[in-house]
Amino acid sequence: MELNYGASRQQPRQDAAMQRFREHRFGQFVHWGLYAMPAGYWQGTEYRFAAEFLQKTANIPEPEWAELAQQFSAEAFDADAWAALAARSGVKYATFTTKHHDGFCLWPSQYTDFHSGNTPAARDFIGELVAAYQRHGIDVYLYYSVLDWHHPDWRYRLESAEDQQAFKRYLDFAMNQLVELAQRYPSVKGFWFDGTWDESVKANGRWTWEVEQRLKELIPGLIVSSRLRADDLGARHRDSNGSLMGDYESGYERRLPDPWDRSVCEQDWEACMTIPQASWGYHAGPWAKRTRKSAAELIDMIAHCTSLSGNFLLNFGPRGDGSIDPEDAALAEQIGNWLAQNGAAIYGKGVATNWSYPGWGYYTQEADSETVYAVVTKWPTARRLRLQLPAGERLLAATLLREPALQLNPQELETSLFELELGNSSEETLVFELTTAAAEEQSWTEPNPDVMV
Ligand code: K80
Repeated sequence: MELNYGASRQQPRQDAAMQRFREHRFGQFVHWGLYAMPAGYWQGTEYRFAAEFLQKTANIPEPEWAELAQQFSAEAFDADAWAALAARSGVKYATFTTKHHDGFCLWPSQYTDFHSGNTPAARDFIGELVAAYQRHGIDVYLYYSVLDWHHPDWRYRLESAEDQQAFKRYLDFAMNQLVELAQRYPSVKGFWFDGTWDESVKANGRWTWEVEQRLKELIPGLIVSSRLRADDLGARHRDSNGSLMGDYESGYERRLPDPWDRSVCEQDWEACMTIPQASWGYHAGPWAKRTRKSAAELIDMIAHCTSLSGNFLLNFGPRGDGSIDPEDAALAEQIGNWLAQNGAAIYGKGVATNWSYPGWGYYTQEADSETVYAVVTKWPTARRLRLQLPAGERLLAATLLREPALQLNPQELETSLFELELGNSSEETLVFELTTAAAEEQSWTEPNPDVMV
């Protein structure tokens, strides 16, 4: 089908900027805005829903919500402290909310008064964050919500000529803001879009195409998520011919592909995840605390994404005063400590082609390398690790990544089937580095019977 605003290519980008993004594998998402102050509470009531949706869940009139800007002093905000923690957590890139659904802007935009310059803080938070994260060697991406509960011209549907005109004004406003962001922060590496699912946006595939083109003219090499895009007919992420729009698939939100689903490896993708069950903005309530994921669960997810050649974007919701919740900070340090020892299995790695999903964790590999990493996240209770190599390959060596001198004795059961005794070693997520080579003789292997596909 002939499309004017469909996918711009059929194959993944292979330029240096895209390869850099692909090698990061682990990034930090940051949701911060006015919603961090009420933190899930309104007039003493706890709302057990995403804190950044409080304006809707607590039925707060928009003008009342907008008054929160007058309390936004963020006296504990320290961009360098955020960036230093992020660096210690092992992330290689960070994506900041510049404007979420409530329309409040964390930079002094010339196109609205509803921004951080007009608060007691009177600061350009985005500018401070871009500078601080880059000082710490972390690439910066900007999140922008097209959906806007504050702007009078936002429409969910276009049911009249008046709606059409209003929404046209809104799209001009959003385009202006996006150009403004690209011009103010030209060192950013990409844009992450949200709030693009309504009928009004789907009817404007051309605008989404123009945004992608315009931003890429302003910033060469820029990376844009698929969530921005709709085509001529309103198809989202993938055009009406099934081709991916934007540069990578960004639809995995709080869920990951099945670990044996190799189809996702055909294109670049990123999954984003919350620490508590379902809040992106800071939620101070017991509900959010009870549902927190552990470092081990999150490390499992990092390895899971890497094993399918995807990136993992872990969200942090800093508190209303600009400080980071000590529990979140501790979690970031734990993940970072693990990555400091085991990052070789993650950064720059992807699917271990020809190795089937092992059930006890994940295999990762750098393309065409003879080294494969076995990330053991689910300990077999029998404490024996089966290593099923691709048919015709042999295991030359196996070492514990964080302690290569430790003597391991893999047993060869058959040409391409090995077994490692785990003994009583620790409960941590261990990584084994496996060196393989083609066996002299050809052998046949059965598919892993644990996984029926
Ligand atoms: C919006 C709407 C729904 C139903 C679920 C999540 C969201 C937003 N997307 C995430 C990336 C957050 O920004 C969340 O507020």
